[in-house]
Amino acid sequence: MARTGFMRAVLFAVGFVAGLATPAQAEDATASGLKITAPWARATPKGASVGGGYMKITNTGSAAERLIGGVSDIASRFEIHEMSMDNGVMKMRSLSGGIEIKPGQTVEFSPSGYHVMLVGLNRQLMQGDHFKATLEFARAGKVEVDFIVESIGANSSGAKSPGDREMPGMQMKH
Ligand SMILES: [Cu+2]
Repeated sequence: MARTGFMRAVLFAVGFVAGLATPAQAEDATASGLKITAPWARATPKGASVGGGYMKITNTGSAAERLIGGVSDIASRFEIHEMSMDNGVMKMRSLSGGIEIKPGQTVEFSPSGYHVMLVGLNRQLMQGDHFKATLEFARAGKVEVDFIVESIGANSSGAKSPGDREMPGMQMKH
């Protein structure tokens, strides 16, 4: 019993120190009728021209909202994409009309679903970095967010061990 408690204390201390050593933490952002939770991006391989950004967007207001686009200094284009299965192959398409978020709804962006596609990266995204972006909503207008860069195989912000591999059939079409 005492030993378990001791190990817990050690693990807690290790986790605490690891947390302090992390240069940047995912930060939430709020705006009129919106909450944006833990924006993060995947690290990119050297020379990659595109990167993916993820977050959760909750509509805390009483009217439907729509994410219609955004901008970031790190890429020439900031697009909203969706991954979907097409004949057993993961494909992505650009959602030119953006994404609607109904009142009370949370839309989750993830490596296997909706995502922000940073097209024309002007630098490599390195784990631990972060970068600013401006999201644009139909009602709330511009909302500043800060994306933290997680590992290249991360599935969520703060993931300690990369749990997945790239889908072998994934096709990146831009
Ligand atoms: Cu994409």
